[in-house]
Formats: sequence, C-alpha cells, structure tokens
Amino acid sequence: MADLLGQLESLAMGAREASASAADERALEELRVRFLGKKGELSAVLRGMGALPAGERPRVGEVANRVRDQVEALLAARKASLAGAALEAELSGPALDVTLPGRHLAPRGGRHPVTQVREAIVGVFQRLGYEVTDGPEIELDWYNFEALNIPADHPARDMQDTFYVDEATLGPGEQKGDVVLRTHTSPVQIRAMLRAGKPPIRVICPGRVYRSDYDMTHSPMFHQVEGLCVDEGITFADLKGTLAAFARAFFGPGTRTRFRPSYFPFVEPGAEVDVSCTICGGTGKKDGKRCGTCKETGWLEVLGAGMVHPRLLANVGYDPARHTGFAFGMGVERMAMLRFGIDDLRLFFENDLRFLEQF
Ligand code: 2U9
Repeated sequence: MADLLGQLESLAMGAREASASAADERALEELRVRFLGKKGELSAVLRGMGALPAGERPRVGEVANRVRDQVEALLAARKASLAGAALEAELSGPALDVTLPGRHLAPRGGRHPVTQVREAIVGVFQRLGYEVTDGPEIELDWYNFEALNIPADHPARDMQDTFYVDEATLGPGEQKGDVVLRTHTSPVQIRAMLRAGKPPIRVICPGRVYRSDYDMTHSPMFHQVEGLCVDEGITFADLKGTLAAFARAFFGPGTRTRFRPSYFPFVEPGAEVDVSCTICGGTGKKDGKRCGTCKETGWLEVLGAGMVHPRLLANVGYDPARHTGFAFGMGVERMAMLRFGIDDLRLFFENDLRFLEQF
C-alpha cells in the first residue's frame, strides 16, 4: 500500500511542476492525457490496486480520487491563467485598425463588351434627357413594317431578310407572315408614341434585333440603339446638334460629324452619319501610311438618321402639320468594333474567354 501511496504522491508533484511550465492549451491537453487519460499514470496506479488486500483498497482509492481532483484543478487553473495573459497581451498591444480596407474577392466575371458599349451609348442619351424604353422581340408585322412605311411589296420585307414565326406557333387570329422577329428596334418607338398619346416624346431604345445575315460584319442576332424625338418645332438642326454631341461624348471631344443624304422608308429626308476616323483623327494617314480603319477616307460611317416621315406620325394619330421629329439608329456591335478595334463581329457571340477576358 505504501508503494502505491508513494506513486500517487509523486504523480501529484509531477503534475504540479509540469502544469506550471505548460506554455499553451495544447501542452495542457497533453498533460491531461499523460496523467488522467485511460492509458495515463493515474490509471496505471489504479490498476495496481487489484493486488492489494481488500481492506487497504478504500484508503488508496480515496487518495487516488483526491489526486485526480488536484490534477484537474491544477490544469484548469493554468488554463485560466494562460487565457488571462493572452487577453492582457492583446489589450496592451497595438489597437485594431477598423479603417483598414477589407480583402476583396477576385472578380468572377465582367460585362460583355457589347453590354459595356450599349450602356455607354444609352448613358449619353440619358444625360441628354432621353427615357430608356423597350418592347417585344417577337413583333407584329404592323409595328415592325406597316406602321414604319414599309408596305407588303417593299424590298425590306424580303423573306431573305426576316425571320417569320412559324404557323405552328401563331396565336389565335394570327396568320402566317403576321408575326416576325423584329428586324430593328423601330417598332419600340411606334409603341412609345402610341403609349404617350401625344408629343413631346424623347426615347432611347436599346435591344436585340434579328436578320438572316451571317458574315464578318453581320450576325442573325445583333443589337441596335435607336432614338426618337418628336415635339413642336423640331428641325434637322436639332438632329445634327444631338448627334454631334453624341459623337463627341462617345468617341472623344475632337470628333467631327458629316451627314450624307440617304434613304430609309421611315424618314424624310434621311442621312447616313459619319464621324472623323477615331484611329487617324480624320487625316486618312497613320504613321505615314494608309489608315486601314477608314480606308484612307478619314471618315467612319456609324449612324443612320433623318426627320420622321409625316406618314409615320399620322399612323400613330399625331398631327404632322403641328409636330415634327427626328430619329436615328446605330448597330451596337459596329460601335464596339470601332471602340475596341475588332475586325470580326462573330467574336462577340462565340463566348471564347480568351476574347472576353480582354475587356
Ligand atoms: C421611328 C421613326 C424613325 C430610325 C432610323 C436608321 C435611320 C438607321 C441603321 C443603323 C445601323 C440600322 O443597326 S443598323 O443596321 N439604322 O440607319 N434608323 S433612321 O428611324 C426611325 C425609327 C422609328 C418611329
């Protein structure tokens, strides 16, 4: 018995010394396993009790229980004093700077170049007081063609240029040829005029349009931005001033504009609008050589425009004798090609990350 009591005595002393020098919580846990664990020192002493005469066991058991309580108390006290010291060190150290910027996650995506350019174009017109509006991409013939002065026998209605909605998908009362994928965003402006009921009207209409074309500069789906301004006393001078301001805002302050007569069924007179070449500044020469972007002309065609045809105003119930207006249209992909120096429009729709990551 004296042997076991001696072992318990030295176990308690060993635990006292070891816990006093334990440097952290991990060391304390190791001590708990060493002294109190299933395969630890205390368990070894208790196993030795089996060899004692029955009368001596209670005494040894009692001392063993007291030693276990002491060791537990030692470990707990050391744990508390370590935690107190750690808190003290943190409080007396440098203060936490809550004004430090946070850590940012790397951006996972970005806006498509066509989206970026569409937003830039629309933003200029919003700042000029235009309201953004959109309409259906699956459109009725009347809004897409008829109301825009494009009658049934007009070349623009050629099946080649348009996607007609199949008979099977037509709604009640609709006939083959009545429903098309819109070929321009112009029907949105027709709808906007009908909705407004009367001038003044100033809308900017970005959106997807569809034509059966596919090559370096044409895609069966592309994006347009069209604008419309109708009020009393609107003249071609307002059109020129507006588009010149747009060109300077979008391409840069030194940009010049040029209007060439052209024909569109929905405007009279109509014009194609060029801007001075963004690459050579309108000189036609780049580093002493021919500028390839403008083919040495110094000009880039970027817009179509004109005064709204009086027949269109009458079609939506406006009085062409009292109200006049101008309209314009541009292709977003073409603007993006010019802004980023891209020569093949199909790149925009292939979703190749090597291309998209460059914007
Ligand atoms: C209404 C009245 C007039 C919109 C116009 C153009 C000229 C034009 C093209 C530019 C490149 C289409 O994307 S593109 O191929 N657009 O040249 N668009 S005038 O005229 C309108 C529209 C709506 C009610």
